[in-house]
Formats: sequence, C-alpha cells, structure tokens
Amino acid sequence: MELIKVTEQHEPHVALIQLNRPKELNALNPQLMQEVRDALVALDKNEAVRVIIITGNELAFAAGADIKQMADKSAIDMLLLDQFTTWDQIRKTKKPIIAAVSGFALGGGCEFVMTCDMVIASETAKFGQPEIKIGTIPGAGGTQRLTKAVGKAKAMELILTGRFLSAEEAHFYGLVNKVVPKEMYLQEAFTLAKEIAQLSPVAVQLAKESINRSFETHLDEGLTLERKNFYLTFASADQKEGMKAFIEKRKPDFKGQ
Ligand code: DAK
Repeated sequence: MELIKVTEQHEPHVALIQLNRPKELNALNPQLMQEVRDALVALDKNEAVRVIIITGNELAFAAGADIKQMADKSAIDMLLLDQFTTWDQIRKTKKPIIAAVSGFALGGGCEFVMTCDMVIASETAKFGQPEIKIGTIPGAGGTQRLTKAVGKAKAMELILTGRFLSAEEAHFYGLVNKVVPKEMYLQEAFTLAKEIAQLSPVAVQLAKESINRSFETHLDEGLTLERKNFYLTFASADQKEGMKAFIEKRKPDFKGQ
C-alpha cells in the first residue's frame, strides 16, 4: 500500500485506514481508491476486525477526486475507467465504517464520508460539493446522499453554489454524529468504535444491512428485510449469550458466531 496506511489492530477489534497523500490534500486518485477497496475487502474478511475507522490528516480528509488526473479525460475515458467498482466497495463493506474527519472533505471526499456509516468531525472540518465551480457535478453519489442527509433546499444550495458547510452546520443537518476539538477527533472515533466492537458482530452487521436498506427500498421491503435479519440473530450464539448474560446479570462475551 503506497497511498494509504492500514493498521489492522489499532485497538482490539478496531482497524484504521489512513489516507496518505498529504501533499495533494489526499486527493482521491484511482490508485488510492483501489488501495482502499483492497483494504476494505481484506478487513471485511478478517475475523479479528469488527469496526473500521477511515481518516485522513488534520488538514484534509480528502479534497476530492484528483482534478489534475481527471482534467483531460473524455467521457468515454471516464466510463472505461469504471471507478464505480472501487467506490462501490465502501458501500458493500459489511462491517461498520466510521469516518474521522478533520479539515477538508470536499467533492469525492464528502461523497466518501457520506458512504461511511458514522462520522466524527473535528471542529475544523469543512464539507462541500464544489464540483460546480470546476464545471461538473457530483459523480459518486453526492446529489443523492447529500439530499437525503440535509434535505432538498440545503443540498440545492450546497451543490449549486459549491459553498462549504462547517462542522457545526454539518452536525446541525445530521451529516455528522459528533463534533469535537481537533485534538480529539480520532480518539472520539475510537471511543465509538470500541463501544460497537464489544457488541455482537453478527447483530451489528445485520443491523447495518437493515438500516442501509431503508435508503434503497420502500418501507414494506425494508421492514421485511429487518424482520428476516431479526430472526437470523436468533441463529447466532451471540444472541443466546447476550440474553443469557442479561438474565444472569453479567457482561456478555460476544464471539461473533
Ligand atoms: N485534486 C488534485 N489536487 C488537489 C486537489 C484535488 N481535488 N485539491 C487540492 N489539491 C492540491 C493542490 O493543487 C495543491 O497542489 P500544489 O499546487 O501544491 O502542487 C495542494 O493540493 C494544496 O492545495 P491548495 O494550495 O489549493 O490549498 P489551499 O489551502 O489554498 O486550498 C482547497 C484548499 C481544498 C480549498 C483547494 O485545494 C481546493 O479547492 N481543492 C479542490 C476542491 C474540489 O474542487 N474538489 C472537488 C473535485 S471533483 C467519481 C468519483 C468521485 C468524483 C467523481 C466521479 N466516480 C466514481 C466516477 C469526484 C469528483 C471531485 O471530487
């Protein structure tokens, strides 16, 4: 891995992916996204890992797709590049992903963050879809996910002007879970990750799948999936352990089975 750093057990059961193109403010080129994809596939298969944190550095989570690499491409070049396969992996990852964001999360960087499951932001974080200022529009889900996250009027304003959203505003609009001082954002992401990592990974995965389905289907279909996943938890040793531990008034020991 050249453009990202992966630490599989940063804390027990918690892996960390750090985007690492600092000079380019972590601009997301195809190589970096391929490395993210490969890391997510491996971490999803690694039984020791239960939660994944993705972060950048203090200055930038990511300032967007790499404009210098995109500038001269034709529509067909972009089509043949087929970047969606790599981007889709973020969405397909079964384990929960927390984005820990400081500084810029713009364009593809903001879309990347919105594809993650939860977001902890430093007070310095800035979110935005400024593609309109370079003559294009969001291409990795921004028009859809930002609209669902902040509502139509605000999404229109942000995407049509390219204005940035401060961390506090992003929190107000529900785009991020929590805003903390800049020295604390990664630590806070680990606190959240460790809390989730103590729980049944089977139940966590089924809950994540069910929540995500609410964005993709009508209520009836989502409720059907939720019910099936609810029944499925009763096939896990973790459900037996969790309920037994409650009755015996002790802490459960979840094995992920
Ligand atoms: N691409 C390439 N290089 C970038 C970059 C980017 N997006 N953002 C920053 N850099 C580079 C700068 O060129 C500069 O490099 P040098 O000139 O030093 O070589 C270095 O990072 C530092 O940037 P600045 O000097 O500009 O730093 P400032 O603090 O003055 O400004 C800024 C920071 C973030 C406000 C500014 O850099 C900026 O406006 N950056 C561009 C933001 C932007 O427009 N982002 C949207 C890009 S379009 C898709 C997937 C994704 C996408 C599309 C399709 N598919 C799956 C098909 C996404 C598209 C986009 O994200």
